[in-house]
Amino acid sequence: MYKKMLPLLLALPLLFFITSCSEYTGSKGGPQAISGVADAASKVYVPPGKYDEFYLFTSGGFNGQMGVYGLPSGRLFRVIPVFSVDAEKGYGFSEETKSLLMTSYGFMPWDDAHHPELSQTDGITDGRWIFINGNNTPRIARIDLSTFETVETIEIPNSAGNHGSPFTTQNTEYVIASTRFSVPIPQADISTKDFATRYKGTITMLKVDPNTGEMSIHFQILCPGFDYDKAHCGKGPSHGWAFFTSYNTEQAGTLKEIEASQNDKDYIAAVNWKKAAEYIDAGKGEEMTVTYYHNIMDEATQTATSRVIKSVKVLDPLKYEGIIYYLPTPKSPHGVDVDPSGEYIVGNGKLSTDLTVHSTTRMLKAIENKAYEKVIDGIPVLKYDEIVAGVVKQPGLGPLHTEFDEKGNAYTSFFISSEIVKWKLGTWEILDRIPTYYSIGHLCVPGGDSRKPWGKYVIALNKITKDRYLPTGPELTQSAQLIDISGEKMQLLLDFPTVGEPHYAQAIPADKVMPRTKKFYKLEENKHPHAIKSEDEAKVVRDGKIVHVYMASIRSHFTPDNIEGIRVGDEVYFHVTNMEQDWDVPHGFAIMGAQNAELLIMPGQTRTLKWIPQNTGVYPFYCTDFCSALHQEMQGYVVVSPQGSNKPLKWWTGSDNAL
Ligand SMILES: [Cu+2]
Repeated sequence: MYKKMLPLLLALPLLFFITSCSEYTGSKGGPQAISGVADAASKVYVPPGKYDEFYLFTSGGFNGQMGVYGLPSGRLFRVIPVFSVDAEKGYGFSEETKSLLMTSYGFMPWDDAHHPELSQTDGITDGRWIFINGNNTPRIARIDLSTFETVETIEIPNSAGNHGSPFTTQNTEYVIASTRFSVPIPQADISTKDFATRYKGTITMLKVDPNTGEMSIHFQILCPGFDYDKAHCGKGPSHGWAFFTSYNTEQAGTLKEIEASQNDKDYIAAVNWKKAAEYIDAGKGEEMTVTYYHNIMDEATQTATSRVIKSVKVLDPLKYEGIIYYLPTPKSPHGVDVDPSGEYIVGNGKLSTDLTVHSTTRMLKAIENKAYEKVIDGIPVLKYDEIVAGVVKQPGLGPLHTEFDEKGNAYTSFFISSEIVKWKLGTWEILDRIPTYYSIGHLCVPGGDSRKPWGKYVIALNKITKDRYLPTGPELTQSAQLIDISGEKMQLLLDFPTVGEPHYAQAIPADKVMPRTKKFYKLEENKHPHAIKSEDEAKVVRDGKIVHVYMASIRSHFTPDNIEGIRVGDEVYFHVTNMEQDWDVPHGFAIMGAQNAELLIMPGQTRTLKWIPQNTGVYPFYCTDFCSALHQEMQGYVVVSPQGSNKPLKWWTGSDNAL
């Protein structure tokens, strides 16, 4: 068994070595240069004062965040904290945002974020929300693109490695998720030796409220214990279907690099979610006891709250016919991508020499004719020959992902041969190829997984940068590359560094997002329970050991900026309301010795920092976000008395009369 795989496994690193080395020596003493530099430069140069044409949203991978870049410049505009605490923005440190990181495992300050997915209307990305998955502690988050802030996180129960997630249906009716690691469901003390018989996978359908964007788990489908990898939803003729790749259909519990690469074909699971939803709406499905968190940021109070949910509806394909079919696909398919017409389902078999493209029409016909090869746990496996639309012959090594332009062309990333290959839908002929530096994973065409691609660029999201940048020790920056696809031949325009791993990215024309931008929160609409609407309302209130400070910040002072009568061991909450009603004037707040980060408070917003003073003394606090010429003067003091002191609470700004 091992022998069969060895030549291939040995060949993979060798091929990578050859590829990267040949590029490394492409020019004397440095990275290979691009041709037509002036031409390329003029295509990416965005003059001062001008806007980029596209927003690019990249996942941060292991930093748990999302990067926001401009295209074609490649300039970084913002890092949105999602699954990881972020000191820059006080995210996960302020009392208002902590709940967004709550899970059934407790407060979870990190995750591995992989796939940004824009909301769609009629199959076209609409710029309202962007979703992203947390792989490690299975979660999905929603970011509101009017504020570029995470406003919702939901845990996925019965899941272990939320990788095939979160892809939207064509009207964002649902976002979908599948588990990478199969585990006993419900979780139990069962040996990995019983993997094949006792471990299960799940596919999860989350309903999205069309007005608020709020997610809720509608149901799950119990699947055989494979590893479910990537996903995409159908559109047009395949609308109502969702597709999930699987590997390890061998159901090995160990040494998967060999054991899970035996079968010549694995499966793309085609899920008829419309039919499954009909079962659920008719009261079918089993209620299963689980525990998961659903966390939402409330617009009015600007505070996130958690809800613990205790059950989920599960459909077993053994009992409910017609909800899931397997499409055999060579070999260990990674990406599954549906073309803009919705007819073609491209399976990227990462160990296959060819690219397999299935046809929706043929799949539906095969289902109608019951053209089954076999049935696994109630799931019919369709006959390969009955569903294939075409094969792209020997396009490259290690195909991972495919995106599309609006002209009927497809672009596939090849990890091992480090390149993007352009090919034609329908004729399956290869049209062009371009090297990437190095080891590309995903790639992105603006709108390239929707019904309306804006096929101007393809962005390569690379795993390794080697010689492309000034060295920074053993680790180099992660990177993306911008490639012009407007002509017949692809042209490399720009390398640009990214924050974290640019695992996947989506891009959208800026004019679809910009008009929705919120410039500040209206103070009169601030319903935070500890908000104050003017400096006159500033106060300090003691309730036993708990002290609430109702503080105002405005250029360039805090009210109050002097507080006395706080005692060692008090639980002090600084509720700071930013009184500004102007764009781009946040204030910060930090106090010496707080075992916490700063607050970053948007105009009109209230944020709370918890502080437990540990020693007597005088503790300065200050604004951490430069706000005016007198920003440095924006500061104050808290005088801390010993425990048991009866010094009365006193506070002021400007005069020593308590406010
Ligand atoms: Cu300030």
